[in-house]
Amino acid sequence: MTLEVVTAGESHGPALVAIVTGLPAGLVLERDAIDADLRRRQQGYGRSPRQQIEQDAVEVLAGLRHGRTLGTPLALVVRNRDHKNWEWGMSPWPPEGEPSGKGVTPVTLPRPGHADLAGAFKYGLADVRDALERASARQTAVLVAAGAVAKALIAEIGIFVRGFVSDEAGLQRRIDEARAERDTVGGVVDVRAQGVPPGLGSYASRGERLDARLAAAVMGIQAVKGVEIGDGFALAELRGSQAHDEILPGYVRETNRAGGIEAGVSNGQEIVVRAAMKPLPTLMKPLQSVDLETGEPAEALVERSDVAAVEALAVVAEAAVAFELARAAREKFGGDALGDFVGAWRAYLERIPWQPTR
Ligand code: EPS
Repeated sequence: MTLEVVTAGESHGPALVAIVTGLPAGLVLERDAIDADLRRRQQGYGRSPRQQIEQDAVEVLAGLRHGRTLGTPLALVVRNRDHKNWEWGMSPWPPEGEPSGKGVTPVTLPRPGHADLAGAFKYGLADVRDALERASARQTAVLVAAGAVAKALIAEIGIFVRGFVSDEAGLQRRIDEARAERDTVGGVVDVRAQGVPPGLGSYASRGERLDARLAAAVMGIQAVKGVEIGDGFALAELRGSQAHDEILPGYVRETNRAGGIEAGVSNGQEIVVRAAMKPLPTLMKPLQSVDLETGEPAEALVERSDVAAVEALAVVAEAAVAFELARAAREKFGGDALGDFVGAWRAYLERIPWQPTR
Protein backbone atom coordinates (compact mmCIF):
# COMPACT_ATOMS: atom_id res chain seq x y z
CA MET A 1 0.00 0.00 0.00
CA THR A 2 1.62 3.23 -1.04
CA LEU A 3 0.49 6.77 -1.45
CA GLU A 4 1.41 8.53 -4.68
CA VAL A 5 0.69 11.86 -6.32
CA VAL A 6 1.03 12.91 -9.92
CA THR A 7 0.45 16.50 -10.96
CA ALA A 8 -0.11 18.29 -14.25
CA GLY A 9 -0.57 21.92 -15.17
CA GLU A 10 1.15 24.98 -16.55
CA SER A 11 1.49 28.28 -14.72
CA HIS A 12 -0.87 30.18 -17.05
CA GLY A 13 -2.80 27.20 -18.41
CA PRO A 14 -6.43 26.54 -17.46
CA ALA A 15 -5.72 24.68 -14.20
CA LEU A 16 -3.38 22.63 -12.04
CA VAL A 17 -4.35 19.03 -11.42
CA ALA A 18 -3.26 16.37 -8.92
CA ILE A 19 -4.28 12.75 -8.68
CA VAL A 20 -3.59 11.12 -5.32
CA THR A 21 -3.73 7.33 -5.13
CA GLY A 22 -3.37 5.02 -2.13
CA LEU A 23 -5.62 6.83 0.35
CA PRO A 24 -7.74 4.68 2.66
CA ALA A 25 -11.52 4.89 2.46
CA GLY A 26 -13.31 6.86 5.15
CA LEU A 27 -10.89 9.73 5.69
CA VAL A 28 -12.80 12.95 6.33
CA LEU A 29 -11.49 15.90 4.32
CA GLU A 30 -12.43 19.49 5.06
CA ARG A 31 -12.51 21.86 2.16
CA ASP A 32 -11.80 24.80 4.47
CA ALA A 33 -8.63 23.17 5.79
CA ILE A 34 -7.29 22.58 2.25
CA ASP A 35 -8.22 26.11 1.15
CA ALA A 36 -6.61 27.58 4.28
CA ASP A 37 -3.29 26.00 3.27
CA LEU A 38 -3.73 27.28 -0.29
CA ARG A 39 -4.22 30.77 1.12
CA ARG A 40 -1.20 30.46 3.42
CA ARG A 41 0.91 29.58 0.37
CA GLN A 42 -0.27 32.68 -1.47
CA GLN A 43 0.49 35.06 1.35
CA GLY A 44 3.88 36.24 2.40
CA TYR A 45 5.93 39.32 1.93
CA GLY A 46 7.52 39.89 -1.47
CA ARG A 47 5.06 37.97 -3.65
CA SER A 48 4.29 39.15 -7.18
CA PRO A 49 1.04 40.88 -8.25
CA ARG A 50 0.03 37.47 -9.63
CA GLN A 51 -1.15 36.61 -6.12
CA GLN A 52 -3.77 39.36 -6.34
CA ILE A 53 -5.19 37.71 -9.44
CA GLU A 54 -5.28 34.19 -8.02
CA GLN A 55 -7.62 33.14 -5.20
CA ASP A 56 -6.62 29.52 -4.98
CA ALA A 57 -9.36 27.11 -3.95
CA VAL A 58 -9.57 23.36 -4.36
CA GLU A 59 -12.10 21.52 -6.49
CA VAL A 60 -12.48 17.77 -6.13
CA LEU A 61 -13.50 15.84 -9.23
CA ALA A 62 -13.24 12.25 -7.99
CA GLY A 63 -12.51 10.00 -5.04
CA LEU A 64 -14.61 11.88 -2.47
CA ARG A 65 -18.27 11.56 -1.52
CA HIS A 66 -19.89 13.81 1.05
CA GLY A 67 -16.47 14.77 2.39
CA ARG A 68 -15.18 11.19 2.86
CA THR A 69 -12.57 9.49 0.73
CA LEU A 70 -13.72 6.45 -1.21
CA GLY A 71 -10.33 4.71 -1.23
CA THR A 72 -10.18 5.40 -4.97
CA PRO A 73 -8.01 7.94 -6.85
CA LEU A 74 -8.65 11.44 -5.55
CA ALA A 75 -8.62 14.09 -8.29
CA LEU A 76 -7.86 17.66 -7.19
CA VAL A 77 -8.01 20.81 -9.31
CA VAL A 78 -6.82 24.37 -8.64
CA ARG A 79 -7.81 26.75 -11.42
CA ASN A 80 -5.56 29.51 -12.74
CA ARG A 81 -7.63 32.68 -12.74
CA ASP A 82 -4.85 34.39 -14.69
CA HIS A 83 -5.54 32.03 -17.62
CA LYS A 84 -8.19 34.46 -18.89
CA ASN A 85 -5.31 36.84 -19.77
CA TRP A 86 -3.48 34.02 -21.62
CA GLU A 87 -6.39 32.40 -23.43
CA TRP A 88 -4.70 32.66 -26.81
CA GLY A 89 -1.09 32.30 -25.59
CA MET A 90 -1.74 29.20 -23.45
CA SER A 91 -4.59 27.62 -25.39
CA PRO A 92 -4.28 23.81 -25.20
CA TRP A 93 -5.58 23.55 -28.79
CA PRO A 94 -4.35 25.59 -31.75
CA PRO A 95 -5.94 28.96 -31.02
CA GLU A 96 -8.45 30.53 -33.36
CA GLY A 97 -8.72 34.16 -34.37
CA GLU A 98 -6.22 37.00 -34.15
CA PRO A 99 -3.35 36.48 -31.68
CA SER A 100 -4.03 38.53 -28.55
CA GLY A 101 -3.23 38.70 -24.87
CA LYS A 102 -0.17 37.41 -23.08
CA GLY A 103 2.06 34.66 -24.42
CA VAL A 104 1.71 35.69 -28.08
CA THR A 105 5.36 36.68 -28.56
CA PRO A 106 7.82 33.75 -28.29
CA VAL A 107 10.40 34.01 -25.49
CA THR A 108 13.99 33.53 -26.71
CA LEU A 109 15.96 35.18 -23.87
CA PRO A 110 16.77 32.47 -21.28
CA ARG A 111 17.02 33.57 -17.65
CA PRO A 112 20.07 32.26 -15.78
CA GLY A 113 18.78 30.06 -12.96
CA HIS A 114 15.40 29.20 -14.50
CA ALA A 115 14.48 26.21 -16.67
CA ASP A 116 14.67 28.29 -19.85
CA LEU A 117 17.98 27.28 -21.46
CA ALA A 118 18.18 23.66 -20.31
CA GLY A 119 14.51 23.19 -21.24
CA ALA A 120 14.96 24.70 -24.70
CA PHE A 121 17.95 22.42 -25.42
CA LYS A 122 16.44 19.30 -23.90
CA TYR A 123 13.03 19.49 -25.58
CA GLY A 124 14.07 21.30 -28.77
CA LEU A 125 11.97 24.38 -28.08
CA ALA A 126 11.90 27.59 -30.11
CA ASP A 127 9.72 29.35 -27.52
CA VAL A 128 11.16 29.08 -24.01
CA ARG A 129 7.64 29.51 -22.63
CA ASP A 130 7.09 25.81 -23.40
CA ALA A 131 9.63 25.06 -20.65
CA LEU A 132 9.06 27.79 -18.11
CA GLU A 133 5.32 27.30 -17.83
CA ARG A 134 5.67 23.85 -16.28
CA ALA A 135 8.91 24.61 -14.43
CA SER A 136 7.18 27.51 -12.66
CA ALA A 137 6.58 27.29 -8.94
CA ARG A 138 2.90 27.91 -9.64
CA GLN A 139 2.65 24.12 -9.69
CA THR A 140 3.24 24.05 -5.94
CA ALA A 141 -0.37 25.21 -5.38
CA VAL A 142 -1.79 21.80 -6.19
CA LEU A 143 0.99 20.06 -4.26
CA VAL A 144 -0.10 22.04 -1.23
CA ALA A 145 -3.65 20.75 -1.77
CA ALA A 146 -2.31 17.17 -1.92
CA GLY A 147 -0.21 17.92 1.17
CA ALA A 148 -3.29 19.10 3.04
CA VAL A 149 -4.92 15.74 2.27
CA ALA A 150 -1.79 13.97 3.56
CA LYS A 151 -1.88 16.11 6.71
CA ALA A 152 -5.49 15.07 7.34
CA LEU A 153 -4.44 11.42 7.02
CA ILE A 154 -1.43 11.56 9.36
CA ALA A 155 -3.33 13.67 11.91
CA GLU A 156 -5.41 10.49 12.42
CA ILE A 157 -2.27 8.85 13.83
CA GLY A 158 -1.10 11.87 15.80
CA ILE A 159 1.46 13.30 13.35
CA PHE A 160 1.53 17.08 12.90
CA VAL A 161 3.79 18.94 10.49
CA ARG A 162 4.59 22.64 10.41
CA GLY A 163 6.87 24.69 8.17
CA PHE A 164 8.17 28.15 8.98
CA VAL A 165 10.74 30.69 7.86
CA SER A 166 13.96 30.27 9.87
CA ASP A 167 14.92 33.95 9.98
CA GLU A 168 11.54 35.68 9.92
CA ALA A 169 12.94 38.73 11.75
CA GLY A 170 15.39 39.83 9.07
CA LEU A 171 13.36 38.74 6.07
CA GLN A 172 11.16 41.78 5.52
CA ARG A 173 14.13 44.17 5.54
CA ARG A 174 16.09 41.98 3.09
CA ILE A 175 13.06 41.90 0.78
CA ASP A 176 12.58 45.68 0.94
CA GLU A 177 16.25 46.27 0.15
CA ALA A 178 16.20 43.80 -2.74
CA ARG A 179 13.00 45.27 -4.18
CA ALA A 180 14.49 48.78 -4.07
CA GLU A 181 17.45 47.49 -6.07
CA ARG A 182 15.18 45.50 -8.41
CA ASP A 183 16.74 42.31 -7.16
CA THR A 184 15.51 39.10 -5.46
CA VAL A 185 16.37 37.15 -2.30
CA GLY A 186 16.18 33.58 -1.06
CA GLY A 187 16.15 32.23 2.47
CA VAL A 188 15.93 29.21 4.73
CA VAL A 189 12.87 27.34 5.98
CA ASP A 190 12.43 24.72 8.69
CA VAL A 191 9.86 21.95 8.71
CA ARG A 192 9.16 20.08 11.93
CA ALA A 193 7.06 16.96 12.32
CA GLN A 194 5.86 15.90 15.74
CA GLY A 195 4.34 12.59 16.75
CA VAL A 196 6.23 10.52 14.17
CA PRO A 197 6.64 7.06 15.69
CA PRO A 198 9.94 5.18 15.47
CA GLY A 199 10.13 2.91 12.46
CA LEU A 200 8.99 4.93 9.42
CA GLY A 201 11.32 4.38 6.49
CA SER A 202 13.98 1.66 6.41
CA TYR A 203 17.74 1.19 6.28
CA ALA A 204 17.16 -1.86 4.04
CA SER A 205 17.72 0.03 0.81
CA ARG A 206 18.55 3.51 -0.42
CA GLY A 207 15.09 4.23 -1.80
CA GLU A 208 13.41 3.36 1.50
CA ARG A 209 15.49 5.66 3.70
CA LEU A 210 13.22 8.29 5.18
CA ASP A 211 15.93 10.98 5.18
CA ALA A 212 16.66 10.35 1.48
CA ARG A 213 12.95 10.49 0.69
CA LEU A 214 12.35 13.69 2.62
CA ALA A 215 15.40 15.29 1.04
CA ALA A 216 14.19 14.33 -2.44
CA ALA A 217 10.68 15.60 -1.71
CA VAL A 218 11.95 18.97 -0.49
CA MET A 219 14.72 19.31 -3.09
CA GLY A 220 12.02 18.69 -5.69
CA ILE A 221 10.45 22.04 -4.86
CA GLN A 222 11.33 24.88 -7.21
CA ALA A 223 14.35 27.03 -6.17
CA VAL A 224 15.52 24.69 -3.37
CA LYS A 225 19.29 24.19 -3.58
CA GLY A 226 20.09 22.63 -0.21
CA VAL A 227 18.39 20.32 2.30
CA GLU A 228 19.62 19.12 5.66
CA ILE A 229 18.15 16.84 8.30
CA GLY A 230 18.74 17.76 11.94
CA ASP A 231 22.10 19.44 12.45
CA GLY A 232 23.11 18.31 8.93
CA PHE A 233 26.25 20.10 7.72
CA ALA A 234 27.20 21.24 11.24
CA LEU A 235 27.64 17.58 12.26
CA ALA A 236 30.61 17.30 9.93
CA GLU A 237 32.56 19.64 12.24
CA LEU A 238 31.91 17.67 15.43
CA ARG A 239 33.48 14.63 17.08
CA GLY A 240 31.33 11.51 17.29
CA SER A 241 31.10 11.96 21.06
CA GLN A 242 29.41 15.34 20.50
CA ALA A 243 27.33 14.52 17.47
CA HIS A 244 25.03 11.73 18.58
CA ASP A 245 21.94 11.73 20.77
CA GLU A 246 22.53 9.57 23.84
CA ILE A 247 19.89 7.00 24.73
CA LEU A 248 18.77 7.48 28.33
CA PRO A 249 16.60 5.24 30.54
CA GLY A 250 13.11 4.96 29.13
CA TYR A 251 14.69 5.33 25.67
CA VAL A 252 14.60 9.08 26.09
CA ARG A 253 16.94 11.51 24.30
CA GLU A 254 17.88 14.92 25.59
CA THR A 255 19.25 16.11 22.28
CA ASN A 256 18.02 15.78 18.68
CA ARG A 257 21.02 16.41 16.47
CA ALA A 258 19.92 13.61 14.16
CA GLY A 259 16.70 15.45 13.38
CA GLY A 260 14.56 12.46 14.30
CA ILE A 261 16.09 10.02 11.81
CA GLU A 262 18.86 7.47 12.35
CA ALA A 263 20.00 5.11 9.58
CA GLY A 264 17.12 6.25 7.38
CA VAL A 265 14.50 5.31 10.00
CA SER A 266 12.46 7.66 12.19
CA ASN A 267 13.56 7.28 15.82
CA GLY A 268 10.54 8.78 17.56
CA GLN A 269 12.01 12.25 18.01
CA GLU A 270 10.78 15.36 16.25
CA ILE A 271 11.72 15.30 12.56
CA VAL A 272 13.59 18.42 11.52
CA VAL A 273 14.17 19.28 7.86
CA ARG A 274 15.74 22.54 6.65
CA ALA A 275 15.77 23.83 3.12
CA ALA A 276 17.76 26.60 1.48
CA MET A 277 16.03 28.54 -1.28
CA LYS A 278 18.05 30.39 -3.89
CA PRO A 279 17.08 33.94 -4.89
CA LEU A 280 14.42 33.76 -7.62
CA PRO A 281 15.87 33.96 -11.11
CA THR A 282 13.48 36.41 -12.76
CA LEU A 283 15.19 39.77 -12.25
CA MET A 284 13.85 43.23 -13.03
CA LYS A 285 17.50 44.21 -13.63
CA PRO A 286 18.34 41.25 -15.86
CA LEU A 287 21.55 39.24 -16.00
CA GLN A 288 23.49 38.62 -19.15
CA SER A 289 22.21 35.94 -21.50
CA VAL A 290 22.23 34.90 -25.14
CA ASP A 291 19.31 35.23 -27.57
CA LEU A 292 18.41 31.72 -28.69
CA GLU A 293 17.21 33.04 -32.06
CA THR A 294 20.37 34.94 -33.01
CA GLY A 295 23.08 33.49 -30.73
CA GLU A 296 23.97 37.09 -29.87
CA PRO A 297 24.49 38.48 -26.33
CA ALA A 298 21.30 39.86 -24.84
CA GLU A 299 19.71 40.60 -21.52
CA ALA A 300 17.60 37.84 -19.97
CA LEU A 301 13.80 37.90 -20.03
CA VAL A 302 12.15 40.37 -17.68
CA GLU A 303 8.60 39.61 -16.62
CA ARG A 304 6.39 40.03 -13.58
CA SER A 305 7.78 38.03 -10.69
CA ASP A 306 8.21 37.74 -6.93
CA VAL A 307 11.01 39.44 -4.98
CA ALA A 308 10.91 36.49 -2.56
CA ALA A 309 8.81 33.40 -2.02
CA VAL A 310 10.42 32.05 1.16
CA GLU A 311 7.19 32.17 3.16
CA ALA A 312 5.48 30.23 0.39
CA LEU A 313 8.30 27.68 0.47
CA ALA A 314 7.64 27.08 4.18
CA VAL A 315 4.07 26.04 3.31
CA VAL A 316 5.10 24.00 0.27
CA ALA A 317 7.91 22.22 2.15
CA GLU A 318 5.45 21.46 4.94
CA ALA A 319 3.17 19.85 2.34
CA ALA A 320 6.04 17.89 0.78
CA VAL A 321 7.23 16.56 4.16
CA ALA A 322 3.66 15.71 5.20
CA PHE A 323 3.08 13.84 1.96
CA GLU A 324 6.29 11.82 2.33
CA LEU A 325 5.54 10.99 5.96
CA ALA A 326 2.03 9.93 4.95
CA ARG A 327 3.56 7.71 2.26
CA ALA A 328 5.91 6.09 4.78
CA ALA A 329 3.01 5.65 7.23
CA ARG A 330 0.85 3.99 4.55
CA GLU A 331 3.70 1.56 3.85
CA LYS A 332 4.03 0.69 7.54
CA PHE A 333 0.38 0.57 8.59
CA GLY A 334 -1.48 -0.19 5.31
CA GLY A 335 -5.23 -0.72 5.37
CA ASP A 336 -8.02 -0.17 2.85
CA ALA A 337 -10.26 1.51 5.42
CA LEU A 338 -9.12 4.33 7.69
CA GLY A 339 -9.94 2.17 10.72
CA ASP A 340 -7.54 -0.55 9.51
CA PHE A 341 -4.76 2.03 9.18
CA VAL A 342 -5.36 3.58 12.59
CA GLY A 343 -5.83 0.14 14.15
CA ALA A 344 -2.45 -1.07 12.84
CA TRP A 345 -0.81 2.06 14.26
CA ARG A 346 -2.43 1.46 17.67
CA ALA A 347 -1.29 -2.17 17.71
CA TYR A 348 2.24 -1.08 16.86
CA LEU A 349 2.29 1.49 19.67
CA GLU A 350 1.24 -1.24 22.08
CA ARG A 351 4.25 -3.28 21.02
CA ILE A 352 6.95 -0.59 21.37
CA PRO A 353 7.92 1.44 24.46
CA TRP A 354 7.36 4.86 22.88
CA GLN A 355 5.05 7.74 23.67
CA PRO A 356 4.71 10.77 21.43
CA THR A 357 5.88 13.97 23.12
CA ARG A 358 4.15 17.17 22.01
C1 EPS B 1 7.00 32.02 -11.15
C2 EPS B 1 6.73 33.29 -11.66
C3 EPS B 1 5.59 34.10 -11.16
C4 EPS B 1 5.21 33.64 -9.78
C5 EPS B 1 4.95 32.17 -9.88
C6 EPS B 1 6.23 31.43 -10.06
O1 EPS B 1 4.44 33.92 -11.95
P1 EPS B 1 3.90 35.05 -12.94
O2 EPS B 1 4.89 35.06 -14.06
O3 EPS B 1 2.55 34.57 -13.38
O4 EPS B 1 3.84 36.33 -12.15
O5 EPS B 1 4.12 34.40 -9.30
O6 EPS B 1 4.29 31.68 -8.72
C7 EPS B 1 2.94 31.58 -8.75
C8 EPS B 1 2.17 31.98 -9.73
C9 EPS B 1 2.39 30.97 -7.54
O7 EPS B 1 1.15 30.85 -7.45
O8 EPS B 1 3.19 30.61 -6.66
C10 EPS B 1 8.09 31.23 -11.69
O9 EPS B 1 8.66 31.61 -12.72
O10 EPS B 1 8.47 30.18 -11.11
